Amino acid sequence: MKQDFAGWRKAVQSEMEALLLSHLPKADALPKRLHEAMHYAVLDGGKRVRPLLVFAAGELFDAPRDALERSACAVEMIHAYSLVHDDMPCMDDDDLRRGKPTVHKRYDEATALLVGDALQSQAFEVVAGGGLDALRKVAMMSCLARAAGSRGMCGGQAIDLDSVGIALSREQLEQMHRLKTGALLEASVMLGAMAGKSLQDSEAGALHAYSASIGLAFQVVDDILDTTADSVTLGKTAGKDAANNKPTYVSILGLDESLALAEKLRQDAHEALRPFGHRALRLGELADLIVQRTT
Ligand code: GRG
Repeated sequence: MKQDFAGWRKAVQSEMEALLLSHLPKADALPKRLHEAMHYAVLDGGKRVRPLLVFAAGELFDAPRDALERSACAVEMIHAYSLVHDDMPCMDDDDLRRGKPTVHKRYDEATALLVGDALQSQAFEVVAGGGLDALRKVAMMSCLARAAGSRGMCGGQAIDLDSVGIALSREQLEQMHRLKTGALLEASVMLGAMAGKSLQDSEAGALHAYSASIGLAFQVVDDILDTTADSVTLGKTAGKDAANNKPTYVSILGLDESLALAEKLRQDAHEALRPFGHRALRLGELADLIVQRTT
């Protein structure tokens, strides 16, 4: 019998600790301060949504376990790097992340910069290893690189930094989030699937549609939680977007319409999975989690 969703999620989350540890340089290897700070940034924290997406998509295409584990670690390393850099004084300037002092607060700014850089490199080294054939690994690395770069996460962050105090339209806000948050969530789904097989156009199309819906839903919910939850629950500073005069779904649509939009996107995600039938159960459950989460 299939494990229930809560049990599966918990198992993946705890397994990720050991996997990330095994794919990071040892904390006591030289340069010790940098490696220790990399462990601080990556381990013991976070919902591990991106690894969960990798495993759920991989399950759909019977991907080999080692390739999924490597992909899951890689997307989480890129994600952790983005959080470390985002929290720095030159960007969002935050003191709290995952319920702990941010890396530049616990260490220093130069170390935080290097932690992000080194985690990004480490992510690609991890995908490059393992037993998949070389062509497939290059395709996966290319997918991850594009999602993380200027046409993905970094590009979205650049638009975000430029938009402080500016009245963005709903379309502009959506474009920013598709890049900033959506691109890495989509890469998580695609890496899991690509680890299993070369995708047919229809399969890739369905996964892109699913990813677009959950990517946007993730951000709409993030904006909702920023206004409705407290810092202790979130493990990061709540209410920052409004304080920084940043456009959000809640500021553009209001709370009720934002909640309705999140629910519509959840349903769209399920609709996109329809061609896969029951085999996509986990991806459907993850769409529910993304919309119904409280942190
Ligand atoms: C600095 C290149 C660069 C990019 C930063 C992702 C990002 C781009 C910044 C994070 C800022 C932020 C709060 C974005 C909103 C959505 C988001 C990515 C939230 C954090 O992700 P979760 O909720 O975090 O998955 P955990 O801690 O659970 O892993």
